[in-house]
Amino acid sequence: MKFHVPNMSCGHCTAAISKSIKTTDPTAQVDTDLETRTVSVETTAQPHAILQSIKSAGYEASPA
Ligand SMILES: [Cu+2]
Repeated sequence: MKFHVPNMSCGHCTAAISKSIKTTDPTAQVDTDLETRTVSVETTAQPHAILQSIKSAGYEASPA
């Protein structure tokens, strides 16, 4: 699943987002692309739960 995270602008952001997603699903594979501001996640968790994880890290996110 993919999410658009418009305010993700540097390595600090990607680290915070990855960490938060992995709190929800420790086995998640997270791939961030700063150029397109997209987060790709391989997970068994529900999209809603991942979206919530990104938001709780402090970032707006929407399904991409
Ligand atoms: Cu940043």
